[in-house]
Order: sequence, then C-alpha cells, then structure tokens
Amino acid sequence: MEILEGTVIAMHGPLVRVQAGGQTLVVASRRRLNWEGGSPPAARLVVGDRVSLELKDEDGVIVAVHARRSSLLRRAPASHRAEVLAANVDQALLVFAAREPPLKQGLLDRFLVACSLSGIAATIVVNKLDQGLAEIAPLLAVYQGLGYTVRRVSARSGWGLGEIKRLLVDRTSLFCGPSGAGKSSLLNAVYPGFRLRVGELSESTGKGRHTTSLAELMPLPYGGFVVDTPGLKEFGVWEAETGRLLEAFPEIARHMGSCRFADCRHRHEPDCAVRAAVESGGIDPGRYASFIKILDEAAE
Ligand SMILES: Nc1nc2c(ncn2[C@@H]2O[C@H](COP(=O)(O)OP(=O)(O)OP(=O)(O)O)[C@@H](O)[C@H]2O)c(=O)[nH]1
Ligand SMILES: [Mg+2]
Ligand SMILES: [Zn+2]
Repeated sequence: MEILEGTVIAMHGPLVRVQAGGQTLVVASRRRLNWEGGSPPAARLVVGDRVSLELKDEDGVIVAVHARRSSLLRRAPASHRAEVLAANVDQALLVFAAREPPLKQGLLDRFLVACSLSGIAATIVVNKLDQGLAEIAPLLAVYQGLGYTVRRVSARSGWGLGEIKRLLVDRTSLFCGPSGAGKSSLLNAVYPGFRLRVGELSESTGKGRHTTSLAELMPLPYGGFVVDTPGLKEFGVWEAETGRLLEAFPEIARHMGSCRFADCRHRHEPDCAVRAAVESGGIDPGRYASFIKILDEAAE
C-alpha cells in the first residue's frame, strides 16, 4: 500500500478527481474522513482540498483532509446549511457583465462579504466591456471608492486580459459570478487550452443558461491554478458569520457610533446616523439595502 498526497480538482458525486504528483486519479473517499485540524463547518470534500490517499492495486481511497488554509462559505439555498465553494484559494475574481446579464448589486455584496469574512482577496471583474460601461459606471465608482479593485475586461475583444493574466500567476484563483457573465469565456481567453464550454444567454430572459455545471480546478501553463464555477443565482451569507458582518461594511460601521440609541438597528429609529449618511450620500443606498437584507435573512 502506498500513501499519496494530492489536491481535489473536481467532485463527481461520490467519486473524487485528485491530482497527485503528475497523475490524475478518480478515487473514492472514506466515509469517516480524518479532518486534520478539526472538522470544519461543512465537512464535505470540495475542490481545492489537500488530501492524503491510500493506493492499493490501482484503487485509491481518500483517508485524510489537511486543514484548510481558506474556505469560501455560503449558506446553501435549500438546506440553509453551510456550504464551502472551494478550499485553499488565494483570491476570488467576481465576474459580472457590463450590461447582460445585468449586475445585481445584492449578489456582488454577498460575494464581497463572503470573501472578506474568509480572508480571501476579492477583485471585481467587469467583463463584456465591448457592451459599453455607461450603465454601471456609477456603481463601479462606488466600489472603487470603498477601496475595491475593479478590472474592466472583454473576453471577446481581448481588452484587459494582460492584467488578468498577471493577477493569476502562481496563485489559486476562484472565478465566480452569475451565470452568463463570461467566467468560462474569460478563462478560455487567458488560456485557450482550457477549451471550456460557453453558453448563449437566454433570448427571453437575458440570463445565462448555467453552462458550467461543475466546479473544476485547472492548472495554468504559466504557474498557478484557476477554479471555474457554475453561475450562482443567489448567495446566502452563512448565519454564523453575520456577527462579523460589519467587517465587510466599513462605511456603515464608521457611522454607527453616532446613532442616538446604542442598540439602533438603523431602520426607522430617530437620529440614526447610518440612515442620515444614506440620505446625504455618504453611504450608497444599494450597499445599505444589502446590509439590511443580509441581517434580516439571518434573523429569519
Ligand atoms: N459581448 C460579449 N459577450 C461575451 C463576452 N464574454 C463572454 N460573452 C458571452 O457571454 C455568454 C456567456 O458566457 P460564458 O463564458 O458561458 O458565461 P459563464 O459565466 O461561464 O456562465 P455559466 O457557466 O453558466 O455560469 C456567451 O454567449 C459568451 O459568448 C464579452 O467579452 N463580450
Ligand atoms: Mg461557465
Ligand atoms: Zn442607526
């Protein structure tokens, strides 16, 4: 029997595709895994997990999972349980389209919250620059004002791809965003060898058709790894983390100390400094709405 170390590159139901040294193996996983460093909130193998596997006569089985360096958590839509999208990623590229499908600020804010709470660097990538930026320019200015990095690119015309490539070298990068934003197109544009399937937008709804159905970790020829993910319609912030929500909304945190009531909930209380800042333009109304909505969901 041989013990190998590897990285999970895709999950296929009960089977796990693992990169171990130079080889790709499809293996099973032991029911009771040894989670080194303690069982995480969502104790299921995900793309990016570092694992130990036992290999006996060509048959491999995963026996242990190394402690995760990072994990991007969300609240699963139906079960409301914690779900990890990927483990051990260094950064997330939050891919949205300039016009189609329209950027949903609530979704962007939820991605930013999840990245911030898991200590994963986030870059906002606005793809389809060729569609024109006029509509979302004011929104992008809000996020740049908050200190986020915004990259404007076009997978179609090739504009801005050099910067994206530089960002990816020698790091593990998660591409996430709504269906149809062009995550797979961008990955093909930075490295055509990926040959990822891309899909048309639905003519009736203008939305993506969920072309990518499986998160997959792929090596870049110039060093580093990328994870393409299926488009997400919604992104719940995991309840256990909402206590730390203000870390992801520093512009709201800054005003809270000036509310009249110490237990102000920043909704309809008199002399609420947060609401006053929303009205005077110090806080973007969309950001405020995201903040309140995430708190409301957690309270449900
Ligand atoms: N105009 C324009 N269209 C683009 C660009 N990039 C991608 N598209 C188109 O957008 C559509 C969706 O692209 P995909 O790459 O499949 O999008 P995705 O984000 O991977 O979608 P899912 O896999 O469903 O999550 C395709 O029809 C692409 O041709 C771009 O830069 N400009
Ligand atoms: Mg895709
Ligand atoms: Zn208040």
